[in-house]
This record gives sequence, C-alpha cells and structure tokens, in this order.
Amino acid sequence: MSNRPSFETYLEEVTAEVTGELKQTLPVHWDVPQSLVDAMQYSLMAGGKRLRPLLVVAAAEAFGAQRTAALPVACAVEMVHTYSLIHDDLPAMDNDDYRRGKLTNHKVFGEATAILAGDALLTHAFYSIVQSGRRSGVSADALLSIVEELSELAGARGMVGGQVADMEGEQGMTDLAQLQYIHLHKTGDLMVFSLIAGARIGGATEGQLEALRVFGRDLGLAFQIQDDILDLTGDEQKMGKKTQSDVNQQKVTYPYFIGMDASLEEVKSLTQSAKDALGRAELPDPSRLMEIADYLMSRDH
Ligand code: GRG
Repeated sequence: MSNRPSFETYLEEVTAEVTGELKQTLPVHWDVPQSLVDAMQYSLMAGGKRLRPLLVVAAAEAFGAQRTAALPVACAVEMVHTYSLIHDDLPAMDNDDYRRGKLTNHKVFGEATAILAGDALLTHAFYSIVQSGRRSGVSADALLSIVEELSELAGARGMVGGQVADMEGEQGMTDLAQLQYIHLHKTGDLMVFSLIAGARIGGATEGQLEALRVFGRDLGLAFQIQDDILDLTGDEQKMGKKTQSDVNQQKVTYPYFIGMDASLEEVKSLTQSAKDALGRAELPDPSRLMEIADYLMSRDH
C-alpha cells in the first residue's frame, strides 16, 4: 500500500504550513505601529484557499525541491494576493463590506490604514523573498528572476493592468476578448507567477518554464470562468464572497457572453489543455499539479 497522502491531506498540510510560515514572517517583532501589524495580520489570517501558495509548493515539489525552499515565495504571493483583495474591497473600488466571510479590512481599521496595510503587504512580499533567499538555498539567479517576474505579473502588465481593464469594462464591455484580457491578467497572472516561481526553485529548464506558463494561463482562465459560474449558481452570498457590486449590477461574465452550458464546457476544455501542457513539461512528478487542476475544476466555492 502506498504511503502517499491523499490530495485532501496534502492540501490541508500545505495550507497549515503556509499559514504557520505567514504568521512568522509578519513584522510583529519590529518597531512597527501595532495598528499596521494588526491590519496586515487580520486579512492574511482571515482564511482563504491559499491556492497561489499551493501552486508554488506543488510546482517546486514536482521537480523534487524541498517544501521549505518554496515556502517563503509561497507566502510572498499570498501577501500580494491579500493586498489586492484589501484594495479591491475599498470604497473607491468594489466597496465591499465582507471578504472571506469577515468584515473587510477598511470596515475594521478604516480606509487609510487598509490602504497602508495593502501597501505594506506588497512591499513585505518582496522583502521576504529576498531576505529568505539567504537561508532557503535558492540561487541568487533564480531569486532575481522570481523578483522580476513577480514585479511584472503583479504590476501594470499583470494583475493591476487587469484590474484597471476590469474597471473600464464596467462602463460597457462589448466582446469576449476584453473579458479574457481581464481574466488572464487580473486572475491568471498571479497563478502563472506561482507556477514558474515554484519551477525556478526546482531548477526548471526554459522549456519546462514555458510549458508551466501555458498550464498556469489555461488553469487561471478556467478558475475564473468557474468563479463566474459559481457567482451565478453557488450559495456565495451566504459565504460572504459575492461582492456588493455584483449584487447591485448585472456583472458581465463568461456565462453572460456564451451562456452557462458553453461556459461549463470551456472550463473542462481549458483544464484539459492545461493538463496537456503540463504533460509536455516532463516533470519528475507532476501528479499534485494534475490533482490541483482537477480540484479547481470541480470546486464549489
Ligand atoms: C486592487 C490591484 C488590485 C487588484 C485586485 C484580486 C483582485 C484584483 C480582485 C478581487 C476580485 C476578484 C473576483 C478577482 C478575481 C480573482 C479572484 C477570483 C480572486 C479571489 O481569489 P480566491 O478565490 O480567494 O483564491 P481566496 O479568498 O480563497 O484567497
């Protein structure tokens, strides 16, 4: 009988380790105003699926790297993701009261502190990648590429650009290509980053990085279409995830453009093409990444 933990156990283990590491990496022992630390901690510890850290860890482990080498970057991407959620919830953006089933950061700490907590999480992410590099054994060259790719994929050419396109799309979106651009950047780019960062920690070749980029892009798009579907079908309101702006206005989503059945088919076909790309990467052990792809396609929240 195999000793390999089930996927559920793997998921629980990685989530617990990431959450433990996140607690340690926060600047709690520094001379930092307590209100700032509290606000950073509040959103980082508010739950969440820890999907992006999971992708970093699973990609690194697919190459046989130690999990401990991947954890600092895994935490860093969760900090960037958390900052984006805090800012996205602000009155100037989505103006949401709840996130992850709890009051949003600005509802608890006030708008100015929420903005600054987001800023501090973003900058702390880069600090912790560079600082941890000295003890994680990841080469300086790999760390340099990781920092370069995080700056690109979280910034104007990535997630922030996707967010701006989304805001502009609210004035009227006319075609699917526009929605795809938003999904690829706002949602997909941090997933692509997570995979290629994990792969770099594992020592990937250029060809393998390219295949993982395709895997991440297709997976990110499938994830977001699934999110669009769940927005319409799931019991999201009760879970505190659906945004107030979703409630107030008819959101332009994948099902809006191509209908529910075609959207469900698209999730399946993107997941399959993601898995095909992963197959082409010829990783030493792609099994957890394959399981993640199936898990995301079948998730109900
Ligand atoms: C403010 C720069 C800036 C960017 C905001 C992340 C984001 C971009 C907006 C949040 C709204 C949203 C629905 C974004 C699409 C990406 C997405 C599905 C985020 C939620 O990710 P999950 O489901 O969240 O992984 P948890 O809470 O589980 O971590």
